Amino acid sequence: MTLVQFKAKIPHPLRIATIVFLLRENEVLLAMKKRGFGEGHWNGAGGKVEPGEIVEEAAIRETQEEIGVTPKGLVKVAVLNFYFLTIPVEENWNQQVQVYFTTEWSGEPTESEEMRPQWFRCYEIPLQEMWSDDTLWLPRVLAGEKLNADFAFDQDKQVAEYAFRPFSG
Ligand code: 6OG
Repeated sequence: MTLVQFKAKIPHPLRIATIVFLLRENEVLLAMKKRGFGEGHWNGAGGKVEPGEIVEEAAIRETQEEIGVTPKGLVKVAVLNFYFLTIPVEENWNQQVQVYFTTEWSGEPTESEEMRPQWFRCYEIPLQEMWSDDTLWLPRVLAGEKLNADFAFDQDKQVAEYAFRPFSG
């Protein structure tokens, strides 16, 4: 099935999740996901938006819970739709992820039961140990672009199809 066919078949809007990347001079804070969805991958902190929350509140809460830091001045840099073509829709893997950068926060990045944070140079991010879509968008947003995109994944969780659109926030 193609991405266009799959999108037409999805019965409800995508659930929304967040990713937050802390930035300091030439470095980005990634965190190793220790359990659950995305286990074994480096990513930003983040997770699902809960009922009653606005997206930025969820981004702040998840960052506090996962790496012990309160981000300030979040800037949205990407809106990414992820579609898993071979996973039943009820499993809820399909999601829209809103990606934020921040250069301001309080607290020190600290390991939790969910994530182990570590600073990386922006040009040395461990793409081999990240979701396969990250290769296509993360270097671009780290270089200053803002993006909207769709990604479709095959049964091996590799990107099967993708499309970029101009950033609309
Ligand atoms: P919880 O289900 O643990 O939140 N996420 C993805 N991140 C990347 N880079 N690529 C993907 O491609 C992703 N799918 C989901 C969003 C899941 C966390 O994982 C991110 C959330 O931060 C498929 O609450």
